[in-house]
Amino acid sequence: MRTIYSDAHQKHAGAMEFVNGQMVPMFEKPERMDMVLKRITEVGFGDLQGPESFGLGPILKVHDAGYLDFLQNAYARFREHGDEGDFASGFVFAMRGLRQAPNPNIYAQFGYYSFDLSVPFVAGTWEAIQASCDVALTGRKLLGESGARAVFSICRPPGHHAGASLAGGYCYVNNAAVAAQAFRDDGAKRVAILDVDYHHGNGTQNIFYDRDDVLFVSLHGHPDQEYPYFAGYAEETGAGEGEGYNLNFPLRWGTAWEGYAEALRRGISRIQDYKPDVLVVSLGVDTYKEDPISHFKLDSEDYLKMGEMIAGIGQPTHFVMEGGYAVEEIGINVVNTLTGFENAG
Ligand code: Q9C
Ligand code: ZN
Repeated sequence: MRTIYSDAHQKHAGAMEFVNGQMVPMFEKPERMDMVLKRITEVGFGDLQGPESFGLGPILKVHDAGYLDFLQNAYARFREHGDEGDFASGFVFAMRGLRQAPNPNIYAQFGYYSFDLSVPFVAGTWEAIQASCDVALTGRKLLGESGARAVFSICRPPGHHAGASLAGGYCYVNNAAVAAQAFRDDGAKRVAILDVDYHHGNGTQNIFYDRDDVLFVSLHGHPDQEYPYFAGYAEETGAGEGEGYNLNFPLRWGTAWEGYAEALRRGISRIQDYKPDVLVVSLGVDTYKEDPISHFKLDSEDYLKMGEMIAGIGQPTHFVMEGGYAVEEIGINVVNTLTGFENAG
């Protein structure tokens, strides 16, 4: 399978995250993609290539200009502020009763443009964000041009929690949403996005919530139990013209393959009824039983079956990397999904 990868993600590294009063090394770290790449090379799976540069144009189709300006300049503004340390993070949020607009202070901007504490900036973060999106856009372009059944974009940082003007959950630019929009702009009439990351893709849902030209289907930890807590309920079905084009499958902690596969069958059936011209898969493997921040029970072999079921949709498929934090097995689980897809039909 044609696979797009850039080393630039390595520059987004060295940051910590806040867990119950302590700073711990970020779960979302460069070694994750090293392991994906290692597995791809070991089994001779991917036909690797680097990304092309697409500039800001395709990103601005999905994200606000003010937000992009923040992403590009957050680290420089942090340095200008003069604080100690090598990574910048927000700590106050523009919630109810507070002013809903940022002043030029970097911490006001963090509070307006992010919804949690897991989107730090180091010196190379913007470069990694842009390369990650270029990896998605290059995969998008290749799938369109090559007539291949599938392409894999090794995106890092991930994207599905990022909204039009909101970062969170390790996500800054929504790579899958930017790719889906690019498919539309290149002539696809209907695009389906299937999000199998353990966490609800709240950013992707928000971006396309009132549209019927992009169907969003997500399987994830139930928001009563799981991050991001404020999105992912089955009642969220879309709005306006988008009513009926958003489908959530919230699943309880402890869900194993059988329960997962049942929801996946129903999600796939909705996608088939929709008759998309192309499918974008937000591929997170944090549904794995040993994932350190998640509570599903999928085993490595289950990803083979998942890939096979996705292939059954029968549309050109763009796999976009999202989460997965069990570093030892992330490569196996990702490549199993892609192998299951390739071996089907
Ligand atoms: N103590 C993705 O998988 N917070 N994002 C976890 C753990 C953030 C996950 C807290 C989880 C975000 C792309
Ligand atoms: Zn996730």
